[in-house]
Amino acid sequence: MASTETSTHCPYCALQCGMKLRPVTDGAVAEVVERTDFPVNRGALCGKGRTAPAVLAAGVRLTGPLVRDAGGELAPASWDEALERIADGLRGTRAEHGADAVGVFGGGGLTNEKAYALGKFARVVLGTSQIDYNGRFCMSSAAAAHQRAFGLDRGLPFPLEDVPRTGCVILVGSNLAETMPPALRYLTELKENGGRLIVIDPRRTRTAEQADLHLAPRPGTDLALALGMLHLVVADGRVDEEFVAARTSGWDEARAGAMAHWPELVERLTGVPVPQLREAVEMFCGAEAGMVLTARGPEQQAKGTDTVGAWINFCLATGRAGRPLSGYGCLTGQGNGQGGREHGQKADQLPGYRKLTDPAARRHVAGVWGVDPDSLPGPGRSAYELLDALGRDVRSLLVMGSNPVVSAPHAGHVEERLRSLDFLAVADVVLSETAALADVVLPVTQWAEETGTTTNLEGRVLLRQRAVTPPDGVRSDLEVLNALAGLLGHGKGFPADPEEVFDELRRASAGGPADYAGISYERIAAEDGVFWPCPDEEHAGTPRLFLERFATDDGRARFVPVTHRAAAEETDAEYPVVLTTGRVVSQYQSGAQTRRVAELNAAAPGPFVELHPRLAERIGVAEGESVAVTSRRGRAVAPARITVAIRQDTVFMPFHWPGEGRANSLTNPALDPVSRMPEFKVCAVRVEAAG
Ligand SMILES: Nc1nc2c(c(=O)[nH]1)N[C@H]1C(S)=C(S)[C@@H](COP(=O)(O)OP(=O)(O)OC[C@H]3O[C@@H](n4cnc5c(=O)[nH]c(N)nc54)[C@H](O)[C@@H]3O)O[C@H]1N2
Ligand SMILES: Nc1nc2c(c(=O)[nH]1)N[C@H]1C(S)=C(S)[C@@H](COP(=O)(O)OP(=O)(O)OC[C@H]3O[C@@H](n4cnc5c(=O)[nH]c(N)nc54)[C@H](O)[C@@H]3O)O[C@H]1N2
Ligand code: SF4
Ligand SMILES: [Mo]
Repeated sequence: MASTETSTHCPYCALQCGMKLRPVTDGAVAEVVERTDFPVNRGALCGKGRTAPAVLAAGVRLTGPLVRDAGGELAPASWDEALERIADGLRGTRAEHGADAVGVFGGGGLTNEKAYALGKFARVVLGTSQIDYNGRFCMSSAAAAHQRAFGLDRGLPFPLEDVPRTGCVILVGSNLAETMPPALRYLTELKENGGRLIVIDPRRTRTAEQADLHLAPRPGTDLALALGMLHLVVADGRVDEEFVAARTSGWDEARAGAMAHWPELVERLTGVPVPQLREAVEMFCGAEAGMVLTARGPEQQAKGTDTVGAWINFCLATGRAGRPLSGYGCLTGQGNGQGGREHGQKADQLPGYRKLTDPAARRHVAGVWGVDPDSLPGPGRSAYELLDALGRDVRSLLVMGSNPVVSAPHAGHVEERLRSLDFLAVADVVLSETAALADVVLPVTQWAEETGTTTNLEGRVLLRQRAVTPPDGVRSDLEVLNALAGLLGHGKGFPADPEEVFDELRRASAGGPADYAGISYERIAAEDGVFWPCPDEEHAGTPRLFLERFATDDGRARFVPVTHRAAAEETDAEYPVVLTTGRVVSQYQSGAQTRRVAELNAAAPGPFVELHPRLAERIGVAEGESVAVTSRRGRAVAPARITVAIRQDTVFMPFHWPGEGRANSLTNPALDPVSRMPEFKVCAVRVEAAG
């Protein structure tokens, strides 16, 4: 192995920080070296990125297939045996119960190539409509709202470098300081440039501490808050009438919706005092340009799509969209959260962000795939609905890139559904809690061990390059799909070489909303990423969207009329406290990867319940003592972390751990009617000393 440094990007979040890897031989597999010339993070990395190679070390990651034996234990097996077991399992289910009884569950951490191949595998080889992925739990509400308003969904319509140059940023339900630490720099620079920062979060997070103004609404009330602010914009005569007339449609209906939300009513619903609402509006409208950025706080609600819609309405009414240094954006989450939703692992989508229900889209993609358009199944169930159908309508499942035993809402129920399957196969790097339930576990390569593209939160398509040699006994997801397709009668169409897959993806996406046709591995490497849409090789890519027109038929952004509604589950005498959930800086998602890194566990050793001193006193717990949190769906126990940084009526739990402290034992799988996003951010609970 040559001891040269290879440029790549972090395996974890959507920032996709640039880094270099230098192979080493003393136990670890590689050393992370700073890479200061990549613009997004300019060398900065968080602890997760710096320690990422530890997950690939022997003894941590899987190094050979496992098959459940006659005694019910997972035992080492050969690749041939493992793959044949999977082919038999999936074939058997299809023969007995039909193609739609076979399900596929993907992940937003998968490269574009894998996401594309997985979607094609489901539709062409398995012939099933039942494919969805964990991104449904992530940005689906923002994606739906983007589509409705702008006719196109890309997380940020501008590069992050624009953020410090705007006048005011409203950050809604994003704890960037913990979830994308190197990006905090953009907010610091904003303030250094004289810009203002408003943070909306029920907790005074490390991010909120940076704000000029922090609004702390009751979880689940963001829609009312946004409408209340729009009300004030109208009442104070701050509507940008010229922009509204020239660039939008539907204002009258949206305006009426906002006018029904009086500041006093909004204060009652959200707990945010009217003077703070006014201050926020004045701060935002007083600046020459402004951005509203949302993350999971307002999005992971059963009304997330309307909530994001309300913030888009706010941007449109104030003329803060479709102009330089202004706009609405969603901070996507997973490493390939953006690309993962563009290339066909979502239940209703075909590559290039095409709709599975659109006959022209079906014809185009079927043409690239060499199949009859009529053979492509229609849209399937959304992620939670798919998990809920396991063991009933869906009898066999292939999981690639997710750990729903920890991360799905109402996880106790999901775990039970997974256990009731006729057959479960999981491809993973490590033995996740979900893999531990499988009949067959396939050990796959990841990140530094393979080449592939991801699309970061800015819509910048990036190239991760293989930097280390994977252990013998481990194969890539593309090799797995290639082999399974072969066993299931499709010897062609599933190349294992990532660049070959990418070139096919380019053709499949050509002419679609997320057009990658002009993007090649060579270009990405030379240009440090290319922004889609990029329809041909002469096209420079599109860092900034909507400056001339929005992607709707008439080029106008669409206001969407929305009104506030309560959370799916409100507090009552029995469950008087609101639970919200989220992340800590040193663990990632279900923790499958980061819980295997000593340095990260030292920093974030386990679950906790964050609560206000008043609430702690009322239930009689001191710092570090066990708190039992009970919802209508389950119970979790974790040590108290007492802080005035949280509202008195709310408790917060991070969701990174399985077992007794699993936050998702409690969460409510109520779904947003448009995006099918579950309500991770609000449910009703009872909290007691667990003594
Ligand atoms: N360290 C770390 N970083 C990560 C991840 C990780 O697991 N760990 N995951 C990555 C992924 S996939 C994602 S999606 C992103 C998520 O990134 P973020 O959205 O920043 O993360 P969360 O902690 O889920 O939620 C953000 C904030 O929303 C607040 N919140 C809770 N309820 C509400 C509400 O009703 N309204 C409002 N306005 N705010 C509310 C929480 O208090 C929390 O501070 O992070 C990415 N980066
Ligand atoms: N309560 C609560 N629950 C939540 C959230 C919340 O805020 N609150 N957030 C939700 C959000 S935004 C998200 S994104 C989900 C994420 O939740 P999960 O989908 O569980 O995410 P990960 O833990 O990243 O799981 C990825 C799995 O795939 C494996 N893996 C990594 N790379 C590869 C690869 O290349 N190939 C294969 N085959 N496997 C790979 C990892 O080892 C890991 O086991 O959680 C959701 N759940
Ligand atoms: S911020 Fe995200 S991409 Fe950057 S090093 Fe940390 S986890 Fe990796
Ligand atoms: Mo996410």
